[in-house]
Amino acid sequence: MFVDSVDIFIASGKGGAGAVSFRREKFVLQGGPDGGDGGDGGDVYVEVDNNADTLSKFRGVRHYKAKNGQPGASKRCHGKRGADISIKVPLGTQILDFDTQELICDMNTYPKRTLLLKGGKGGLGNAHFKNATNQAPTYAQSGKSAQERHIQLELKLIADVGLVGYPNVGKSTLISVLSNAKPRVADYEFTTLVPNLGVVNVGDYRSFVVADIPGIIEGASEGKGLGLAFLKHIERTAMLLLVLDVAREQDIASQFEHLRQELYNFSSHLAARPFGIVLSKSDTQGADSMHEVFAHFVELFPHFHIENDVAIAPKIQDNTLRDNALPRFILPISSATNYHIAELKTLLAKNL
Ligand SMILES: Nc1nc2c(ncn2[C@@H]2O[C@H](COP(=O)(O)OP(=O)(O)OP(=O)(O)O)[C@@H](O)[C@H]2O)c(=O)[nH]1
Ligand SMILES: [Mg+2]
Repeated sequence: MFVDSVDIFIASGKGGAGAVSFRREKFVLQGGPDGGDGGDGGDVYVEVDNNADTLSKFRGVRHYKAKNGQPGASKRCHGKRGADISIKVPLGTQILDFDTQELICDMNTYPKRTLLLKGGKGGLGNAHFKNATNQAPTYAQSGKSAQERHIQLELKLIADVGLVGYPNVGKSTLISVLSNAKPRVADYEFTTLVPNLGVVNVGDYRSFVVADIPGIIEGASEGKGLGLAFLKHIERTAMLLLVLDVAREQDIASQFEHLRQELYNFSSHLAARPFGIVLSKSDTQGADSMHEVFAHFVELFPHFHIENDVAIAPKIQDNTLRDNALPRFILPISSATNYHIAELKTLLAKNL
């Protein structure tokens, strides 16, 4: 089961108490203080686990506690340090304070291990407190108390390109031909219920990651369909790829408009992200009619450079000043016949 948000309670270990003890041996009449120190309590860490891809295991167990330090003992014996614990989370998990929603750390690289709570320090035994005026201290420190925190884990996948489109437009099929991913594909809406990631290789050395998320529909921002909860998984992408389906009853211009609106309703940041457009399932149209559909759609974007049914955004003099309300490119594709799939890979790689 895919779980991308949970809250848990964590606690470090308490420090062990220092000991009060005096040396007692045959022939030694007044042995001095020899109470050992308590051990430190264990720390709590969080760590990226490359084999995990959901937070589901945290639904069962909600309390995580490191071990307490052991108390000190006589003969200056130190108490054992409490064992640390490490909470293993998938790459892309953000750790937030549950109450304030303050970001504590972002587990966005591998490998990564971060201290969340320090264990309490062990107390000093009475051996430490002997001095000129007090040769027999009966005092030892108690261990420092543990720390606790209620935290929230939020998984936000890390990908370079996020696919956005209505349900059943061929997003999963596209990721399966672009990348190594093998998601479920079927001819009904909401086949994809959880996000999929795929690695796309470009040439021998370059690769990037594409995320396929469940389809969004009109009113998704008000919670219709699967809602927009999954859009958070593409919040961190460098680029979006809008998948418009030419075989769908709703025409592609209206699909485009509504998707942009839903994106904007979710987050103006996401709506401002650079994006490309593919017209999917082009094989369902005759070549002439497909050409016409494409040409008609591209009229919405004046000054695009068109060659072999691929439209590229006009170069703006200052390359840094790009208008993100316009797509970087538009092209018809077919995952069934592989039409324009290689071109799409190249265009994505170029724009990342
Ligand atoms: N003819 C044709 N059919 C396609 C193409 N791509 C996908 N399909 C079909 O379209 C249907 C939906 O494909 P999916 O890849 O599951 O679509 P999706 O966008 O992931 O759908 P959801 O996960 O439900 O949002 C399947 O029956 C596919 O076989 C294509 O290029 N040409
Ligand atoms: Mg799908």
